[in-house]
Amino acid sequence: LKNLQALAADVSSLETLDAIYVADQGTDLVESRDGFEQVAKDLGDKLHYIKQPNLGGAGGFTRGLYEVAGHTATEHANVLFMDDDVLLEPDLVIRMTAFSNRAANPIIVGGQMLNLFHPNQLHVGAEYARLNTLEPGQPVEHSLTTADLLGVDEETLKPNRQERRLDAGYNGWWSCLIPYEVVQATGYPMPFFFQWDDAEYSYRARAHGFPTVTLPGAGVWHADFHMKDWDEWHRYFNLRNSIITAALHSPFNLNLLSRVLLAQLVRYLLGMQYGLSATLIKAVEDFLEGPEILRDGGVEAMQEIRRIRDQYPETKRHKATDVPGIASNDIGIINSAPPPSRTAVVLIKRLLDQTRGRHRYGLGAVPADEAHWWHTSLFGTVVVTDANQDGVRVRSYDRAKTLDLAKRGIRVIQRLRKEGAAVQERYLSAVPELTSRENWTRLYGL
Ligand SMILES: [Mn+2]
Repeated sequence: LKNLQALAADVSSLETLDAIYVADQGTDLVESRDGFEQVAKDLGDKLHYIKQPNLGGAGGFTRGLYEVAGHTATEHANVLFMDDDVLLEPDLVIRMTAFSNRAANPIIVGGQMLNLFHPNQLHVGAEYARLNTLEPGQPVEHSLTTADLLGVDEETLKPNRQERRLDAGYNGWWSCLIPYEVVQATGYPMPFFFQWDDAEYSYRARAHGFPTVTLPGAGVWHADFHMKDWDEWHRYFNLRNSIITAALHSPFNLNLLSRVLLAQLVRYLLGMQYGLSATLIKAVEDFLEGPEILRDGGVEAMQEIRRIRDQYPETKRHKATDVPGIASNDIGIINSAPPPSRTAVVLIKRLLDQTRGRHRYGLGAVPADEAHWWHTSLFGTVVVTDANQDGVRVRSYDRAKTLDLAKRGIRVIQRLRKEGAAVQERYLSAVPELTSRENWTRLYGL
């Protein structure tokens, strides 16, 4: 609603836009809010308000592309994706559109992300993903990252400005302009529900000859990523979709990928994050199901992962002052040692200590920033603050769960090594169908 109001109040930005599509999903609708009626009146014919089933961010963003393609006979349109939870500076619309219109060939133009809680901070100048090892968010060489845009560079004493032209691997869809020509050649986004839909799309477009530019001087404010906790049900989509993206756009070296997943699983188990371990196992299992898992756009997977995680008490958030069974004056903060220099040695030592039931600390509290596996694994029970500082979670060592999840995890990762190449082929051949207009028509129930 605030973003619509910002656009309605800025005549020059509004003149740049032929149409504004709002894809409203779920049960908490924007039209139910005070002020919607007024802004709808202000925007007039430009506003197209659409209600649709909840297909996650992927379904919301894609609806804009879908509508533009359906409503215009023209070959060209700049479609600007915008997150619903950003603070919008309407000038962005003018800058991104102008840049796109000056490009000799169609390119994806991304807006930058500024940290909402640190408004002078740029999240990253341009980023890419290491696909085979499932690592998004890598700053491109020479890119500013978590930079104070009002400050100066400590070495050169020059203002923190990005003057180099950098080649982004992808741009997040907090704001991102996709010319319709790109869609004609590349297809629609993958029905991923959410997470990695943006990265996958840029890598697919790149394979069709369309690069992605992250444009300095155009940006939106979005909640700082370091305030998001890793151990959430989203992690299922993050992990599953990253593996699919790796299958589509990386060499998909399965030995390397298996090592990455095993390293993650061991750390989650050591850190007594059993729900997170189960989340990882489910993500790999569902990847191995093949492209049929994307058939309903993720609706069932979302319900299923929440059911699974519900069985693990350490996934539940409590108020810091109201932890069941533990009085807050009973727990002291125990700080973490620095990262171990010999990772493998410490990892094995922690595993042995845990299986023998030896804990250096019976109970303690750990801040979010220090909740590393080498630290939390020293506790019998540890109260860990969430990254968003909204509450805490209680992790307790459980031998039976550790063994069960380790067994299941190793089994599914072995399956991935054996079956991964064949499953990759299935995803590759399913892309045209999954990213077709017909598939999205079906998903939207049209
Ligand atoms: Mn967002």
